[in-house]
Amino acid sequence: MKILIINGPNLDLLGEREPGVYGADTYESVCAYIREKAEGIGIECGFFQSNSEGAIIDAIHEARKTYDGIVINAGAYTHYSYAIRDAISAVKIPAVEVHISNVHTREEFRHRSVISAVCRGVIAGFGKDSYVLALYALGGIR
Ligand code: CA2
Repeated sequence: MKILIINGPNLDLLGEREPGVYGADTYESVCAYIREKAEGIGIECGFFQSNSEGAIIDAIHEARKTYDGIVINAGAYTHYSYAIRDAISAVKIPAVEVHISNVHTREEFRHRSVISAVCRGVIAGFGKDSYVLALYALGGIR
């Protein structure tokens, strides 16, 4: 099984600021951690990060050709990007929405996701393990 892990805006800065919210690991070390855990359950991962909405949409479109599923942390786009929502909806492969932090304990604007309704499920609040839990979830979808 091949899964694409998509990360949105500012997640390339992981480990540089707000370690209390997002952890102390860098983006690269989080990817290495996810890859290692994925290999343990027989999943091959690709990784994509962009700060641009259009590039994320292009990655979702491309994923449908070579991947079996998507794990997406759309960053702040989660809360307002109908274009990313439409892209997830347009591709037939399943997507799981993830967040490192528990968005529901934070500011009101983070409580709303416009992409949840087109994802198979949502995992939030488990740090870098949110991504790993999403891989387990996708591994169980047949
Ligand atoms: O908790 C998450 O994973 C979020 O998707 C992260 C987004 C935020 O806008 C969402 O509401 C919740 C933002 C990521 C910002 O990443 C930073 C990385 C390093 C330093 C500061 C922010």
